[in-house]
Amino acid sequence: MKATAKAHPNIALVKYWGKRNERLILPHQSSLSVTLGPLAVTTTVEFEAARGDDEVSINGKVAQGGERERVVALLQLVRREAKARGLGAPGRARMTSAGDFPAAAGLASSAAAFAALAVAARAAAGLKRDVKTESTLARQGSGSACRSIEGGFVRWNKGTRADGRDSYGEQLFDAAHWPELRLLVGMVSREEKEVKSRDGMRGTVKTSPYYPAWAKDADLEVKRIVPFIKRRDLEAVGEVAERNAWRMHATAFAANPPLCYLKPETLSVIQACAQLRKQGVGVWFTLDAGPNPVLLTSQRDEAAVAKVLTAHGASEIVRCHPGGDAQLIGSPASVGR
Ligand code: 2P0
Repeated sequence: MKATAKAHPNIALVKYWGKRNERLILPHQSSLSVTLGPLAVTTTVEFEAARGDDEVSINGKVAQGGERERVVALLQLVRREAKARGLGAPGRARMTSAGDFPAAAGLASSAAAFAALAVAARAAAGLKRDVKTESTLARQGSGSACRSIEGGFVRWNKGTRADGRDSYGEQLFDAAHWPELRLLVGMVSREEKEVKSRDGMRGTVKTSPYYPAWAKDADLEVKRIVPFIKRRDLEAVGEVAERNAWRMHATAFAANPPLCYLKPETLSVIQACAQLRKQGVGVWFTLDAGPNPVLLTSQRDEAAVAKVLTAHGASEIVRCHPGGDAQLIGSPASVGR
């Protein structure tokens, strides 16, 4: 009744921003991301037979409050599934989780964490691997986590059902499809953001007059970017990623109160990107709900891009490439699709 799983974070090229159902974490629009290796979160879950309070430890600290409750809620969903499948409901759980990348990078560590938790908890309960069920489960911990069950390029299909069963991540191309793609996170700020993504997107849905246009456009951009990824066209992918990031942030700027995640250094890097392109370097930016830009480039131009990031105030650069599936550690890496 014990299992360990490892999952990578992901960066969206077409972003998720806004829920139609807060409890089930169902989005207004589809989104598409690339899973980020080599960064990973590793999570162990052990179920005991006895009932009692779950023990939750994250990065060496006992989790409290909302952080703990989100984990406990997911463990409860696993118990319910195990019971429904006649495996008997497992008792209290001991869960430990640790990430190997700086939380301040602004990469959603919660995506990797809930993906690893979904895989480890189901396995510890004796359930067979099933990526669709794992993705649906991970989504209920943190929306973007549904895109970290599988590696490579993953589309989160928004779905239309009220129960969320058709809202999960689906791999379109695996990590081996585009191994020379590079994603460099430039850490221009380590400050904790004032408005968490969850609250920021809620405020945007409620108050931004641009929200309906955002959601409609993002769905179209998901469709547009797929053939560009298929033919590994960095310029076409980069252009969609940049304009989608601008549109997500524009929608957030227009909220009441306005929401701005950018810092002066963020704009400085974005402008440097445009300059680099004029010099023949293939580089485009994307930006999550935080100030640290993520630059899309190729293995060939990686060194030139890193140099410019440092020159524009990045205190650290986190270098990533397309990563693989979430995996159970210490057991055959068979993934049910
Ligand atoms: C994304 N972000 O598509 C977007 C872009 C941030 C900006 O998904 O409330 O941590 O747990 O579903 O998944 C961050 O939001 O939010 C996010 P919840 P989550 O990657």
